[in-house]
Amino acid sequence: MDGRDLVRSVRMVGSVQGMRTVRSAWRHRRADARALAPRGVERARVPGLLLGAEPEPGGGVVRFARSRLRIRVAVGGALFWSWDGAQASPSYALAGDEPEPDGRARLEPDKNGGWQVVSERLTVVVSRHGAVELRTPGGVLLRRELPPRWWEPVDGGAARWVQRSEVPADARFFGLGGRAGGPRLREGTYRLWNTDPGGRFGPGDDPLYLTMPVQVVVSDAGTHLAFHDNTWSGGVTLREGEEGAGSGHDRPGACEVRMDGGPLRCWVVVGTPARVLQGWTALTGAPALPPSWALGPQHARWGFGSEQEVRRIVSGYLERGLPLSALHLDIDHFDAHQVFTVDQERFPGLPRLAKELREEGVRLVSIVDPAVRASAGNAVFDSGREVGPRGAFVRDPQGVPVLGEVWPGACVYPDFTDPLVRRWWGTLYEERLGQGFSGVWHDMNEPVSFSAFGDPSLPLSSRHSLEGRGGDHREAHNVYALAMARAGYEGLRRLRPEERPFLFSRSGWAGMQRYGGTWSGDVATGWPGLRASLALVLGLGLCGVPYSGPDVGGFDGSPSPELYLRWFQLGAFMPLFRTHAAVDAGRREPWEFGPEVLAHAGRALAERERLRPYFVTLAQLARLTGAPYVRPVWWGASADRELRDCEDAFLLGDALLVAPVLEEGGVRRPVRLPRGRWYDTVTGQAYEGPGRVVVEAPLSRIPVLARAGAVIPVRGPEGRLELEVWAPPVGRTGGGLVVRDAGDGWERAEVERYTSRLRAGRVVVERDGEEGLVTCPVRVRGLAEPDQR
Ligand code: NBV
Repeated sequence: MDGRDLVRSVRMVGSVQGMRTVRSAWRHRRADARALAPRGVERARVPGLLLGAEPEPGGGVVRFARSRLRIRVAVGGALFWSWDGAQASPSYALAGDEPEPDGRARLEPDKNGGWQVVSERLTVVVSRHGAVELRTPGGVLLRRELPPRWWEPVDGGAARWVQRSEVPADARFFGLGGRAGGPRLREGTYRLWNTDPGGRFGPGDDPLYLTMPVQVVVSDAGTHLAFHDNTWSGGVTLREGEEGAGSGHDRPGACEVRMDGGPLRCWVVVGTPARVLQGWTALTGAPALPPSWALGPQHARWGFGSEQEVRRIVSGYLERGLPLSALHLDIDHFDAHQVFTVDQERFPGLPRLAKELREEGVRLVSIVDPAVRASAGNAVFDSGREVGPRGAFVRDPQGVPVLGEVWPGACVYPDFTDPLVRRWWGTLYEERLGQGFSGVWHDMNEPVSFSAFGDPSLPLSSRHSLEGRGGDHREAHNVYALAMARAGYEGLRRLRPEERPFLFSRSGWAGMQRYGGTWSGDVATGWPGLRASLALVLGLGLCGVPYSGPDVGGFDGSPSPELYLRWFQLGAFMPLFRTHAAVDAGRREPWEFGPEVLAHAGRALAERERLRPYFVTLAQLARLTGAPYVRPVWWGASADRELRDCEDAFLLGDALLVAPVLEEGGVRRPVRLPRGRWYDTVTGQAYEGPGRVVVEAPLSRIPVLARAGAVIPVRGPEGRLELEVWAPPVGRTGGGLVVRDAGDGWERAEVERYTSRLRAGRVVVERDGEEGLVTCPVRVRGLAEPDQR
């Protein structure tokens, strides 16, 4: 029992679940002690000396005395390499079949007695001992993988392995899923194991709900993403390098991936950040497009408690003229916390309520937990037992369903890694649709079993289908939520084929963007939690999951009016803009913090609504290109080292730079600008980047700067689409893409391309090179400077 366990057990033992969580923890520990033999004697292995190589399409296989290395460059430029004959498929991350090999990539001997694969964007150099260097076509080193090492149990079982890599001394690390301490990942070990921290978390808590072995590495040499396609538990230890460290020599950055089992295989995508994300989502799937209502303001709370309370809250918004797109119902609307049920006493007419709210423009979203109360008479439990030859629930090695402790008491867990189970689970969403819900919110899917000590999840020895291959929880744990998201998404598509599903999930893994988004989870109320919220959204975006957002106001306790407001103002620029809080937390409605906060929050809501067409465009572009809506400020300028280290601002698409206030009492703040001219969108003041400027950040707003030349679709008076154009500097052109809202179905939206330029002191906007093709009103801003006339 470590410190974290101790805190948890004190909290749990005193809670409703009380002794049951202690019993459950012991039960899980005993199950594993019985079924999983302790690691006995192990034999260490390294690849040994190079023996030869054989070409294959896209690369080839390099043979070593004790292993072989496969290298394959795929069409589109992604590189796959693996040891010990591991293939790219099957994989939970890949969207479909593995991409075709690029026939132009050649395997050839190199001048040092090794081999190399030369491709359009990358040269892969293999040394005689099995080190692998990735170089740009110009020969600049991006990454050096040192020969791996395996530890194999002599009496069989999964081999552990470690792979050390070096990156340039100036490199910065990002990604690894949602990390509260980011976005820049500093020295330390980051565990790969989806974990409910057991209460609110802050920047120091790691791991959290959503981990992924995806590193994004940014250096002067270029940007690359390395994905170790392995679902087992493990850890990534990072150390940033140092230039001119010892006697003037650089100390490279270092990264060590250690896994407790599973294949040693890796995908690498190189290029600009935009190209990297495009390549990554080409491999793992285009992000699901949220329906456009999910880009509006949303409000949630654990414990609305009754239909009357829901109506009161919605009226609170509408009467004050505050926009509200969706309201979320948490587990308290279930009957005794059981998933896919409704407490008929407190919510006697949910379908009618949903219909009335819908008429007022407000949708209902439902929480969905995976754990099912293990008692005959619970309809989900009963129907789950009939699925396939063995029933739907995760079993122990003896074939007995594994029990855990969650809100409804003793529970069983659907095995989402079984296609039959996914299909069955998908049918259950019919009940939710019947209740009038428009979207779902997956929670507790790490998966959680309350536990006074040890891992708050299933026993590692629990058996899973893993698509029919069979395996245990060590391999299935990290993809449990990903597979649940697939079940939910596919179920909703079958049930309501004409509408795009809205789904977001607390836990997940590489590729989850195919099914939906995520959110921060229980971020602690406090200024550090606010900072962590931004870190999570930025990090997840770089891992290919563009739709996410925090619990605005923080999950627990009561934020000060100032903290609430600053969180609200940040949230208004996040893809998922949702206030949420725990059952025992203070209120989170904007009118609960006094008239001043209400006025300022109202302004943030109005601005979000005004920018809705821009959010629609960003969602479409995320689907088409993988580019997250919320991007680090170095997105278009990754060679700017100052930007790489900037963690307190972000780009919203190409056009806007948002500089939230993350400190108590802040009313102005420094902002590091990328190259080019930027306008303060409120004062109109122009600034020239690159460089650092100090901008005003009164309580009424957070600074937002627009890139000169940007063409931004906004909602004009009467809801008409307008183009807001920020004057380009003399001699420069600007522009922007616009994708119009084509409803919540599957219509393919058209991408409109606009350019802007100054001609004789006038800003000219063209679509596809013609002014006449611009059919919506254009509002020019930022033309005040005399030097532009
Ligand atoms: O369902 C209750 C909460 C939910 O409000 C929150 O958003 C989730 O992250 N849920 C966790 C379970 C309880 C956490 C203590």
